Order: sequence, then C-alpha cells, then structure tokens
Amino acid sequence: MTLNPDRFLEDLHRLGSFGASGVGKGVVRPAFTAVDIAARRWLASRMEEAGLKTHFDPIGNLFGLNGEKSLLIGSHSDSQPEGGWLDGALGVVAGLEIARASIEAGGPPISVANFQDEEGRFGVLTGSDVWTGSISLAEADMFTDTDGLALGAVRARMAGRAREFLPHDMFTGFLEMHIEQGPGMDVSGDQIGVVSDIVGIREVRIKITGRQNHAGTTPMALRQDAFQALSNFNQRINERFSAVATPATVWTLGHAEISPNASSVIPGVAHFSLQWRDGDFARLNYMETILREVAEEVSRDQDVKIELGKVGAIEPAAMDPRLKEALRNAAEELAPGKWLDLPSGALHDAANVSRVMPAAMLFVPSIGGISHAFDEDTKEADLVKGLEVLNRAALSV
Ligand code: HGY
Ligand code: MN
Ligand code: MN
Repeated sequence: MTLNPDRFLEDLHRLGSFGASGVGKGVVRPAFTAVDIAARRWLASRMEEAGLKTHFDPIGNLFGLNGEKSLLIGSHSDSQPEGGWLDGALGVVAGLEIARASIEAGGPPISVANFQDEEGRFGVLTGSDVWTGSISLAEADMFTDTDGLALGAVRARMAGRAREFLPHDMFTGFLEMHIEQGPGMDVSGDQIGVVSDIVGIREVRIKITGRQNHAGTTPMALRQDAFQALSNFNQRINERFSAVATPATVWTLGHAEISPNASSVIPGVAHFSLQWRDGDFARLNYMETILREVAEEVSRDQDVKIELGKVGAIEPAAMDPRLKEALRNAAEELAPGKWLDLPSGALHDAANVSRVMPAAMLFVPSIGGISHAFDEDTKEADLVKGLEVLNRAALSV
C-alpha cells in the first residue's frame, strides 16, 4: 500500500490555511468558530473524495467511514486561541492519508476521526468525552466558553449536518498520531515516541467576588480586593501543591480576568481557571481537596466570596498493549534505534477513546518543545516518518 507523502503534506498545509494567524504557521481555529466549521467541511470533502462516507455527530465530531468494521485513526482539528498548525491537525490528516492509500491499494478498512473541542473551549476533550459517554450531550450543552457562550447554542451552527452518535463497536481500535509538544524527543534525537500512558487532568473555573470601590479613598484595611485575593490564592496553591507534587505534576492558572480592570478602581470580581495534571488518580483528587481548603482560607482571610465551578475531569489512561507493540515493531523497522517509549503530559482524545476500545498513540518531535503557540513546528522528514510508522502499525493489527 503506497502512501503519498506529498499529498499528505499538501493537505496538512491546506488545513493550516483555515484560521491562519499570519504569524509563522500558527492558527486561530477554536471549536465551532466559522473557520473551524469551514475546516471540518473541507476535511469532509477530502474524505469523500478519498471514498470515505462522512458522518457528523451531534457534538460536531466528524468521521470518514470505511465500512461497518474498521480501524479508526485520527485526532482533532480545533485549536487553542493561539495554536500551532500541527496540534491535532497532524493526526487527522495522517488518518486521512492512511485511509485513502488503503482504499487505493485495496487494503484493510480504515476510518478517520476528527473530534470536536479537544482544546477545551467549552469543556475538556469535549467531543470525545461525549462520544465515549463520560458526559452527556445535555451536560456538555451547559458548558460555556470564557465569554459566556453556551456550547448548546453554538453547536446549533452545525446542526444541519448532524446525525446520530456512532456505535463504538464499528471500530476495532483507535490510533492517534500527534506532535510530542514537549522537549523530550527534540533533546534525545529520537524520531518516534510510543506513548505508554496519558496523564489525567482536573480543571475548574473560579469566581472571586469582593467589593468594587474607589482606589484613592478606601483604606487598605477595609478593602475586599478580588485581585489581591486571586494573588493570595495563587501563592497558597503554589505552596500547597508543591508540597504534594512529583516532578511530573503540573498546574496552571491560564485564564484570568478582573473587573472592571481599571487603574483607579479596586477590582470587585475576578474570574480565573485552574487546572492540574498528574498520572496518579489519588493525587489528582487530593489536589482538589487542597484547592477547596485554600478557597475557604482565602475567602475568610481576604473577606471575599469564592465560588468554584464544576470540576472537569479526565482520568489517567494506559495505552493498549497490543497496539503499543504494533507501534513499537513498526518504529523499530522504520526508525531503528531512533524511537522510545514515553508518557504524555498533554491530553489527547485517545485517553477517552481508550475506555471504549483499544487505543494507542505515536508521537513525533516538536522543534524546541514548543506547542500551544504560533511557532509550534516539526521537521517535515519527522512528519513523514511518523506517517509511515503509523501506517505500518495500522496494517499489522
Ligand atoms: O491541553 C492539552 O493537553 C490538550 O492539548 N488539549
Ligand atoms: Mn492536540
Ligand atoms: Mn492542544
């Protein structure tokens, strides 16, 4: 079965033109934006040209189907608010090329998946979360983005093409190719990574309500300053999380807004996000207990109200031994001595999918370990090598 690396790279660049940021190869293509929907429609047309039957489900996941029983390959095509051209896109286009080459050569049936909102504009891995049943569509519909738009309202933009959720038993397994998004392989010089397991995550949005007031006339002792409370919260979280963290534990306050955000007004409200990731289920939960204790302490000491939203959760996931072995064997054949086993600190749809069918992942290096940024990139030779290894593994299972 003959892959066409030029066609694969052309499709990848074309996908990168949807929402191109104008800064390097970066993209701005969050879930359900006009460019995300246009990209999904274009991908659907490429799948149809390849001979696949396309299917959008109610949450916006796109499948390119080859028959009633097939191996599924894919990832996601939505991006972070400032994203790279490969995060997710690589896995979808790799799936498309492998499925297309297999049809051309009369090979085994391979289908393609393009999950929606992997990057969590609304939830955490929302499209695969709903498809695999971790959350219901009704629950997902209540999720809002940071501007307060509800997923239920925006997914109506794709309702015209939406059909039912596909049964999982149509697929014999799931393979996802992705960039590493960290420095490991760039430093070690390896070309292929076989993922052993994927970290778990907890993510929550938090609102602090203080008292908006005049910045010149309000004595320090009388203030209920939402920003100072946020700052204190962050300091305490750093201290308390550090005390239980391993070198692999990470946490991030990535989104924050204070209101009214003016130099001469004591902030009355602060909204922010907090997420933490770890490979150990018990530690993830213990960190949530710490978070709740810190919220109570800050609320009391700073005289503010602190409200925690629903905690989004994806549990740590081990990859399937048989599929992992297929990836290892293919890596050893096509990149002898230049591959390794490694865990994933980034989340991936494969974590959700692994709960309903065997799933495994392959990584290629990220130049400088950069991702979730416009300058994310990977050498084209590494992209093609990853495609070839994934294809070899797909044909062997
Ligand atoms: O944040 C993540 O790990 C993923 O890229 N959504
Ligand atoms: Mn991704
Ligand atoms: Mn990402």
